[in-house]
Amino acid sequence: MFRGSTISVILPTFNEKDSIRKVIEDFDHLGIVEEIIVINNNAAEGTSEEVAQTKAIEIIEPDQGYGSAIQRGFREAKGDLLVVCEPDDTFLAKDIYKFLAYVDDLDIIYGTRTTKNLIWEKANMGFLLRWGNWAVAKLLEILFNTNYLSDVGCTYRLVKREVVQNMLPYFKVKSNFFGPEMMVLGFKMGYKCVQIPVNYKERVGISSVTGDIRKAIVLGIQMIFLILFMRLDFRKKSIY
Ligand SMILES: Nc1nc2c(ncn2[C@@H]2O[C@H](COP(=O)(O)OP(=O)(O)O)[C@@H](O)[C@H]2O)c(=O)[nH]1
Ligand SMILES: [Mg+2]
Repeated sequence: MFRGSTISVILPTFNEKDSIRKVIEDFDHLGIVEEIIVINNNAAEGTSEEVAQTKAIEIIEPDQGYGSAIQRGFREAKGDLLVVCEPDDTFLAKDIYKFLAYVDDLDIIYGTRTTKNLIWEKANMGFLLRWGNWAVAKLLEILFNTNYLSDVGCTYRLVKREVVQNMLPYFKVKSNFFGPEMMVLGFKMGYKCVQIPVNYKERVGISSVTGDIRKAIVLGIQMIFLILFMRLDFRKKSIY
């Protein structure tokens, strides 16, 4: 609970068996989160057993993809404030307070992982990923004339439930570039959004998205096309 608002944390999982229990406990130990929802999206064997040892609720989402998992989490969550994170231990649960600092003023608060002094040793945020994310974020910032942006791939974010209810019918992306789709939709629908620096740590286990630099480059190019495509559709809420 934060100033009378209940908090749900949504954790999609695919390949985080060895870290998910710790991440759930980190959020639980903060003592301010009412509900932790794990969306098991055909996750690694043994994941459910790890989750069962915690207070989290596990929901099975068979439709494959990061976007599908998050949208399911948004539909299931009951809190007033919905926090999305990752169970791979790359983020700090206590950074939730940075997001909460802005909920009085804004509708959606996004994290950014490209703040140099918050990138931990061995985090997967080398030169290319850091400046690649920054460059695509600048494209987004210029094309949509937004507040300052410096990352398009950060999955740690907070959104108010009534805001996400309005956005849900318009989400189309089921895969890994759901993150920027949500950002663009938020800008197009006129919600007040800001991006704030968060810690970014070394991952436990193998990354299935940006661990491979070729995959990361392809994802970056897909994101650029998605952003341009969404910009070219001038209908306000956009069934783009
Ligand atoms: N639902 C779902 N989530 C996925 C899939 N692949 C990756 N993820 C999730 O997407 C997030 C990012 O994946 P990760 O492997 O950590 O990539 P990285 O953060 O770029 O290193 C994690 O929370 C994963 O659980 C997938 O196929 N389906
Ligand atoms: Mg990750």
